[in-house]
Amino acid sequence: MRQTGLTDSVAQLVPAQGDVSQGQMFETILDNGMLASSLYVNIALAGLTLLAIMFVARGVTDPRAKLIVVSCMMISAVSIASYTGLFSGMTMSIIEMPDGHALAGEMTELADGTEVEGTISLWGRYLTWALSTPFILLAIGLVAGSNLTKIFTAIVFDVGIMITGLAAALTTSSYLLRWFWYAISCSFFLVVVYILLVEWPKDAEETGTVDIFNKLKILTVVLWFGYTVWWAVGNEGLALISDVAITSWGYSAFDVVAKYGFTFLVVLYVVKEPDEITAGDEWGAPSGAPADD
Ligand code: RET
Repeated sequence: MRQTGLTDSVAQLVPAQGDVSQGQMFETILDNGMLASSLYVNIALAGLTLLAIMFVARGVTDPRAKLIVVSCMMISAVSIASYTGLFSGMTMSIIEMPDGHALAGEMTELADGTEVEGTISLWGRYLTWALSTPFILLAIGLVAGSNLTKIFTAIVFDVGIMITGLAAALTTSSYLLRWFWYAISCSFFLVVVYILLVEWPKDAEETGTVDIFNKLKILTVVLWFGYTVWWAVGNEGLALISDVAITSWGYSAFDVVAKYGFTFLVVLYVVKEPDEITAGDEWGAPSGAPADD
C-alpha cells in the first residue's frame, strides 16, 4: 500500500525495512518475551508512577511546586505514549548495519519464520528520550532554583543529545559516521553535565536546596553516563552485547532509577512544599493581574 504524508517522510528517513510490515514487527516483539517485557515494564511502571503522584501530590497548592510535580508527571506520561509506540512495532525497524559493524550482514528471523537481512533497531527509544528527558532537567533546574537561560540551555542540548543519538542509531551508510554522530551527541552531553555539575550547584546553594539537589545530580550524572556507555557496548555500538533484548533491558533498568526513582525523590520532597520551593499564589500569573488583596 502507498504511504502518504508523515509516514512517507519517516519511511524515507528510516533505513529500508524491506517488506517487513508493522504487524510482523509487532508479532516479532510479542514472540520475544525478553524484548517485549523490557518495553511493557516501562509502560506499567510509568502508569503506576503517574497514579502514585496523583495520590501523593493531590494536596499541593503552590503553583511553583505544582509545576515541578507536573513536570514529573510528564516524564511518565510521555513514556507511556512512546513505549506504546515501540511496543506496537511502529517505531522500530529492521536495519542493515554498515560494513565494519560487528552485526553487518546479520539476519533476523521474524515471528512468522521469514528471515530478513538486518537487525532490530528500537529507534523510537531516542524519540522517547527526546521528549521525556527535558522534563527531568526542568524538574532539577526548578529544584535548584536556576534561571530560564540555564534551564533552556540544558534542555535544548539535551534534545540535541537524543536527536543526534537517533542519527547514530539510524546511520547505515558508514560505520565511521555512526561514531561521528555518537561523538556529536557526547559533546552535547558534556554541556548538560557542565550545567549539572558546575552551574546548578551554585544556584541550589543560594536557593537552599543543596541536599535534595545533590542527590538528584549524582543520580542523574551517573545514570546518564550509564546510558552513554551502554550504547557504546550494546548492539548498536561495538556490539559486545549483541542481543537486542539484553541491550533493551539494560536501558529499561537504567530507566527505572533515572525516571521513576528520580520522580519519587522529587515528588516526596516537593509535596511538603518547603519555602525553598514555593513561590506564592502570584507566581506565573500574568504580570498585569491585579493583586489578590
Ligand atoms: C546516547 C548515544 C549517543 C551518545 C549519548 C547518549 C546518551 C543518552 C542519554 C540518555 C538518557 C536517557 C534517559 C531516559 C529516561 O527516560 C543517545 C545513548 C551521550 C544520556 C535519562
